Amino acid sequence: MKNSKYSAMWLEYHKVSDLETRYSLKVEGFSRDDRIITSAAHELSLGLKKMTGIELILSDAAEGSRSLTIKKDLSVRPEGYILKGDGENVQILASDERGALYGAFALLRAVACGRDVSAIDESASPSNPLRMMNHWDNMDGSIERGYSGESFFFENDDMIIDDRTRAYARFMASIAINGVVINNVNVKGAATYLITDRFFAKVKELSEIFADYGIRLYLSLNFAAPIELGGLEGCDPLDEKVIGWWKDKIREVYDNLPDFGGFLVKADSEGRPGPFTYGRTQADGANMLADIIKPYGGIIIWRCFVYNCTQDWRDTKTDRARAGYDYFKPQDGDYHENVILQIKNGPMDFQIREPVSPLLGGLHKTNQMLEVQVAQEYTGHQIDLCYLIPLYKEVLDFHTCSGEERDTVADYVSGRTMGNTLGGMAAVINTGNDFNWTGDDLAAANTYGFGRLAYDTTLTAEQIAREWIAQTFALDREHEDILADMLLRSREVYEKYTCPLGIGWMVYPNTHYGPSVDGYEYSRWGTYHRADHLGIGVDRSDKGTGYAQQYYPENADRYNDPKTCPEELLLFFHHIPYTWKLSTGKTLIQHIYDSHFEGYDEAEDLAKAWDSLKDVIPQESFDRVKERFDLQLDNAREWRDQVNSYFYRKSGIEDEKGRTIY
Ligand code: GCW
Repeated sequence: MKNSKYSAMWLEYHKVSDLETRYSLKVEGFSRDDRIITSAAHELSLGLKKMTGIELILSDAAEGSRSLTIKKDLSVRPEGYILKGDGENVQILASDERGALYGAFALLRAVACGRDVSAIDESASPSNPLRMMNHWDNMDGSIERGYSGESFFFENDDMIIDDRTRAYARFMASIAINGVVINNVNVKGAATYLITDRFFAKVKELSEIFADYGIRLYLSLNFAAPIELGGLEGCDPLDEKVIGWWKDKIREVYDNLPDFGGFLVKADSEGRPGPFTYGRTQADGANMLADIIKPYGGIIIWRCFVYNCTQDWRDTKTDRARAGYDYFKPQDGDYHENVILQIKNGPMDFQIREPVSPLLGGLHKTNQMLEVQVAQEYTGHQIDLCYLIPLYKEVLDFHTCSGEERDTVADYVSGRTMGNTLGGMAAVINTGNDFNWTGDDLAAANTYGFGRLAYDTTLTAEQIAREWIAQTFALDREHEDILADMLLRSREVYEKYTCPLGIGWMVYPNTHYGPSVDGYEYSRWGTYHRADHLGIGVDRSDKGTGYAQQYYPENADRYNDPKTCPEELLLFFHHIPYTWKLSTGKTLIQHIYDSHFEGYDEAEDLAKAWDSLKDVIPQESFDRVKERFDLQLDNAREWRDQVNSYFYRKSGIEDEKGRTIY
């Protein structure tokens, strides 16, 4: 059986005390039989029993005993909760069922983190209305950019629904995810048929399990479905026949899936069909579907990952980084109210460091959602340790300088700036059917962290890391410090031995793991470093491609000048001579050498730190991660030596420290 065994990740519920007391679980104002309240009650019983020995009696009757009450309180914000203890009795207050469920998980988290909850006083409500996971799972069971085994939703062009499905939903609810797209945005073959009779019954069954945990199911959609399913000649969004076909189709979808959330669409992107074929705009395509789905309460999430992937590398005028803004900005304000544009965090593609996409907040009349990648495509394949929450935090905290009082990316995507109600965050998830779900046990910190951050964007990367460690491994303070420090350093370490200063790419084509400095240099993908014997980097200033000018003036000016451009992004925006002096006084070439040597050494430190946890981490988990550190060191060594040798050979400049370069 594919899905038979799996770990409990952060819902292990390690024992923290042994109280053997009884509490009565009361439900006030909610229906006890409600599916989400039932899940909350079940989780509380399970978690409290395992962690504290407390027995929950699921009845109001148990007079005399202490109580835990899930209580409706309409003053609590939607999907929010208040936890209150008076020293004896504890209450979870919420205005809706999701809030009650999140409150239950928050209480369990507090217990797991070693807090005394009898006098708890805590409240929270979501920063973002939509908090979604995007699976890039294919119906043959493979996962695009998956590093954790196969899909647990699909195999052999069919759907899988088993224990693991419910376990997954629990994990997602515990981090307050409220929407899941189950299939890859590249919708091909059988996946096109997810919106037909062939799969309705199973999709419904799956969505019912999700609904028990307050999660809505969404599907990625094939824009060419009218051709592939309907036999029409085209899929022009303004063609009446096409519109009629979608009307019938979407009615059929909602007849079968009344609680369906809506569609995620990748159109005109990397070979996928879309409105451009018919001379229409992205807005024409999105609005057509949005208008049809609106009466059912559905939404259209339209991705902005649109660029020319058949570029001639000789062409230095075309700049892939510009594409999103160039295509989507002109229609700002034209997108209908149930359309959300989903925008990757950077203008290129989930590199270890990129500037924030100028579309985020650059659009100011359009619902928008931030897309990040938890799956470690360019960030180490869940082999190399790379805790990504600091990266997401940087993006959320970025000031767009739009002139609005609330001008950060977090402000825009949450709806705070524009006062809109549709927006939020989506992550390309890193799960698969491996025993530990995420390939690397430590990569679950990213899965967990994304959900927590999307719910509360004010949490710090460190808080999230510590919560995750406490729930997953229940370490003492000294060992928790070691692991937290490893996580928090890991992104910079990875950046140092791969491609620092914002240059990106240099990666092995197709797989995107390991170094290949020229791997994408002479390709059609618009991903160039433009290194020659004098310098390296892409001139995106007003003298180059003009990309820097897509930002609001304050940022545009800062990026435009290499002297004010943040150094970690220098090569993203400028072509810089190897002899250029950085703020540290080092030359650019010396920085490249030093960074790669340091990156490797620091990767070794991470591996050693992991070794020091041997006695406190469960053996199997320890071994799995250790194996990965061995591979990470091989990888870091290749990166170090290939990148340094490449630039030594290009520049002819010696390393000041005389280290071995090949
Ligand atoms: O860069 C690319 C990835 C593709 C992915 C695409 C996207 C799902 O390499 O695998 O396709 O991004 O985001 O659509």
